[in-house]
Amino acid sequence: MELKEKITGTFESRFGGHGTIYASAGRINLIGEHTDYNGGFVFPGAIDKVIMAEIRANGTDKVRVYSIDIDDYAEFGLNEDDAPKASWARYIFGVCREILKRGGKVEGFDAVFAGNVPLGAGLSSSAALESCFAFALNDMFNGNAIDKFELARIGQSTEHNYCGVNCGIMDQFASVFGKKNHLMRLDCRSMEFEYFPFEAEGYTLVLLDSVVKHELADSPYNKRRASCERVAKRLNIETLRDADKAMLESVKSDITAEDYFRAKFVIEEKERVLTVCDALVKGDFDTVGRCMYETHDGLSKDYEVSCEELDYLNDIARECGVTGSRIMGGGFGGCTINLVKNELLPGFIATAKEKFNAKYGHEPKVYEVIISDGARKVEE
Ligand code: GAF
Repeated sequence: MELKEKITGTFESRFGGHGTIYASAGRINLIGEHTDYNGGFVFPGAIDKVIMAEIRANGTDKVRVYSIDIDDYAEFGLNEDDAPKASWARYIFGVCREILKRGGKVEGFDAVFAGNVPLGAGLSSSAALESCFAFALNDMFNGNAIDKFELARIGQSTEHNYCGVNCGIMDQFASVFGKKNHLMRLDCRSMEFEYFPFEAEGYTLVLLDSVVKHELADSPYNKRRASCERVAKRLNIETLRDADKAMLESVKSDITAEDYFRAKFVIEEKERVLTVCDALVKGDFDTVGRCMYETHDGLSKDYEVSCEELDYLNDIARECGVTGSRIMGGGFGGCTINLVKNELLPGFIATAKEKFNAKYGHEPKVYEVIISDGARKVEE
């Protein structure tokens, strides 16, 4: 059944009648990993996989919400001590609270939601959920007075204050601002951004999901961020955006080897984003691909956010002559993103499935990337 029909049918049987339908998207990132919280550049796009919700004000001060995919129901008030226990419901509670904290309005509502963003695959299902509700509550209760950047920040603050992930702004930004067939280069220091048409003629972007669950809460993700902040502090700068290799070398003996390699990766990665954007405009996919492999190596060896399965998928990509391949997103599991010449695609996927299955007893999941719109109203 289509996502929308599933949601409207469930809403009607649970709450009676109908509300308004909203959606927001998961994301990919072509390059620029772990640069967002360092004030650097990222290059994401929204994808055709979404979280969709039907929502209607209920005239009370209670939120009543049902998750079709988790098959769980939660009911909570809108005050700080009303926080629900279920982690999925905390995303929605957090969005409500963050809007209220900013002086916005949220009243009680009924909601049913479901999605097709694979969970734990590094495609930002949580940002899609936050952005869907932030967009909806802005439309329903605030006459769309909250600007889109603030909607993204509401999602990010939800992660920080209610979900234990000290994330950057990339995922929520991509989910809110996504535009069909366009990637977005965001400068995470100035928050200026530019849409880049993504027309890789002759190539396909494909994700291979290792099915190793990527879970950022309480993960070493927050520790990576802390390492970067320590080095920035040692350099007397706000973020590593303002650091270069020479500066890093000058403090090498004062910082731990671990912090040194984390910062080295970030300094290299922020340059790669600019190189990739220029190369993309020129249609120079070899450079795009080379940078993707360099990012993988950096994430695996210096930033240490890979795992055996992701490294294996990357090795297979190299063997198959794939133009570019790397871990995508926070790491610790999830997907590789692969830029593949169309004629090599069937062979690459068949080889990856066969070899991965022989080693780990299951095939990777395969998702073709379709760059799509971000947060939106689907139907009144
Ligand atoms: C996760 C975070 F949520 C993002 O903010 C970003 O840091 C990413 O990991 C790594 O680039 O998706």
